[in-house]
Amino acid sequence: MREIARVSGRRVWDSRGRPTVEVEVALRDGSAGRAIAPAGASCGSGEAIDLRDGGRSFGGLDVTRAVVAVGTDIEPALRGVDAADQALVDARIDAADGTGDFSVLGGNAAVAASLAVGHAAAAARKMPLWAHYADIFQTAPSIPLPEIQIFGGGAHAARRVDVQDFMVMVPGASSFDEALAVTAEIYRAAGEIMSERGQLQGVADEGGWWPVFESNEDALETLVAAIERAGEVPGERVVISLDIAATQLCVDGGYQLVLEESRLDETRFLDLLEEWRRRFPIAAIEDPVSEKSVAGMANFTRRNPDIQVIGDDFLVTDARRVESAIACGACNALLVKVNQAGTVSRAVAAHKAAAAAGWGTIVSARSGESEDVSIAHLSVGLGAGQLKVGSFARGERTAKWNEVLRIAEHFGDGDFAAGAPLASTWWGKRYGSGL
Ligand code: 2PG
Ligand code: MG
Repeated sequence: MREIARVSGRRVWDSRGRPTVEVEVALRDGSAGRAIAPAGASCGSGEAIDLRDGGRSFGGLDVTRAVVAVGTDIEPALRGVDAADQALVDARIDAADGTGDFSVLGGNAAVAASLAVGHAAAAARKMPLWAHYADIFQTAPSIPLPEIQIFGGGAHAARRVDVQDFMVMVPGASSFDEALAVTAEIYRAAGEIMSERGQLQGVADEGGWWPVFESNEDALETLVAAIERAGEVPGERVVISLDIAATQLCVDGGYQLVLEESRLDETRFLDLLEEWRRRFPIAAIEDPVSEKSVAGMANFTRRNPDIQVIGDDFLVTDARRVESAIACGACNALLVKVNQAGTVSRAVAAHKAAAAAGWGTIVSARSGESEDVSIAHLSVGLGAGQLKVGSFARGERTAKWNEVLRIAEHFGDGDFAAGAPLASTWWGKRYGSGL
C-alpha cells in the first residue's frame, strides 16, 4: 500500500524570479515525490486561482497563504490515501478547497500537490512517471511533436509586438531528437539575423529572442528567413505556429495592434490572421480571438478547417468548456495546462474530452516555470501529440526538452508523433504521407 504519510509545502522561485509553491509528498514506504507550480502571465479568466498574498512583498506575489494551506488543509485531506489513486487524491484536494476554482487553497498549492503525489506513486511503483500516468489513465504513451518558440512577444515581452508566441514545429522530422536539432538551427539563425540587423536584445520570458520588429508581419518574415537560413524550405519539414493570445489585445470588443497603430473589429482582425496564413506557412493558431468570443472562435474554426485552431484561454483546460466548444464547432485542438485545471485528474478529463472528439491536444508549460519536468512525463504518458514549453534557451525550458530526449530512448522512432497531429491540416494533406 502506497499510503501518503506526509505532505509539506515550501516557497521556491520561478523563472521570472517570483515566488512559487513546491510540494513534497512522502509515503509510508519511504518513497517521495515533489513538484513545483508554474504561473502564467497571459491568463484565462476561468483558470484555477493562483493564490497570492497581496501586500508589498514581491509585488504582492508571495505565496505564504498557499504554502500554509498545504500543511493545514491538503495534508490532512491526503494522509492515508493510496498515492497511486490519483482520482481519489484529486477528489480529496477538490473537496478540501470546496469552491471549484481553488480560491481557498490556491490552484498553485493544489497543482503542486497533485503532481507531487504522482511522482511519489511512480517512485513507489519503481516506474517512470510517464509510465505510471499511462497505466492509471489507461492511455497509449507516445513521444510528442515539439512546438518551440523562436520569438517571444505579447505579455512575455512588454507588448513589444502584439503576437505572443512565434513558434515552429518540425512535423517532417523522423524523431524527437531531429525535431529539436532542426529547431536549434532555426533558433540560432534567427539570433544571427537579429544580431546582423543590430536588433539582438536578449530573450523574452520563455527564452525566445526579444522581438525588436517594426510590425507583426516583420516578425513573420524574419521567422521565414531564419527557417531558410537554417537550410529548410518553409512549409516542407518545418511549419509556423502562432499563439495570438488575443484576449490580451482585446479592448472594448476590438483588437488593438500596438506596432501597426490600428484597432480592428473582430471581422477585420480575423481577415488579417487569414491574410497571414495565406502569406506564411502557418499550420496552427492558438487563441485567435478573445476568450469571450465563442462566435468568433467558431467562425474562425469554420473558415480555417485546414489548420489547428487551439483553445488556451478560451478553454482553460476545462472538460465542460471543451464539451461545449465541440458542440458549437469552436476550436479543433486543446492546450492542456495542468495549473489552469488545478489537478492532474481535471487536466486529464479535459484531454480525454478533446481526444474523444478527434481533437489534437498540446500539453503546455507556462511563461513562469521552473526545473520541474512533470509535464514532459504527462505529455508522453497521455500520448498527447504535441508539447509546448517555450523556447530553446533558459534552463526551465531545456529541462523539459531534455527530459523528453531521455524518455524517448525507451521508445522506437515509430512512437514519435511527428506530423500525425497535423494530419487534417494543409501540411498533412500535402506532406503527411511521407517526406
Ligand atoms: C500561453 C502561455 C505559454 P502564459 O499563453 O500559451 O506561452 O503563456 O503561461 O503566460 O499564459
Ligand atoms: Mg496561449
